[in-house]
Amino acid sequence: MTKSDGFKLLGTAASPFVNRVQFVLNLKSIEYEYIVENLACKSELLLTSNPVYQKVPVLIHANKPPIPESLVIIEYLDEMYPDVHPILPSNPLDRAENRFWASYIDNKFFPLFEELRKTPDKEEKEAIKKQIIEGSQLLEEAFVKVSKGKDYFGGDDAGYLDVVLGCFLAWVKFVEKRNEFNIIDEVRTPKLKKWVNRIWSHEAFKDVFPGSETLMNLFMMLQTHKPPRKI
Ligand SMILES: N[C@@H](CCC(=O)N[C@@H](CS)C(=O)NCC(=O)O)C(=O)O
Repeated sequence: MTKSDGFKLLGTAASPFVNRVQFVLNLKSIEYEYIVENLACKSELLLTSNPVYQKVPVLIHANKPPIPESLVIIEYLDEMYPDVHPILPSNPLDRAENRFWASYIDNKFFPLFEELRKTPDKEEKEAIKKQIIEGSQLLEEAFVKVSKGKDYFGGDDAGYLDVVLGCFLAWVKFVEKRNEFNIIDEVRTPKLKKWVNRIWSHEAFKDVFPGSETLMNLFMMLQTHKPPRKI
């Protein structure tokens, strides 16, 4: 780690949105203090630093105002440290395309996982699984276009979309196993399948991914405990 600028990150281990920020902090070799948040009993620090959403992650940079929302945080870090492992492309059109797919992932693709968890009905579950598979095929096409034939969405190394989608891979695996279907596989999404292996073993990511026990604990908490706000 090279920089120590007084960063504090409020988070929980099983949160992909928190992992997303950790990926970027690691890519940019930024030291930070990790403050574990209990979402079942939120701290005063979380409630005052993210009063609008009351969610993790929140990044606190020295004595500046806290920054909530994972995408806002990672773009802030990219703007603050443009010379160390830039994650967004320099071309405005490429940047727009990256942001478009990030919005698709956060607002359309990943929410389907939550819908699948909440739906007790078998037929509805099958319909949601189909939508998730269709979504993964769209993401395969996005990968082909954005990566321009290279190993990552970001080109030769991990960039913005590698972080934005990569943070969900532990959950993808968990959901695949629990619901007995493949979201990313050799036949329908061959390029993404190879990309997944690269992300799992990437130096900046591999130690951040939560284990299956951590995911199961959060999953059980969500099933039994109604969070004060929508997760
Ligand atoms: N759009 C937010 C989503 C963050 C989010 O959903 N965080 C969850 C943990 S995975 C949370 O803090 N939930 C607490 C709650 O809903 O009360 C981001 O990108 O940071």
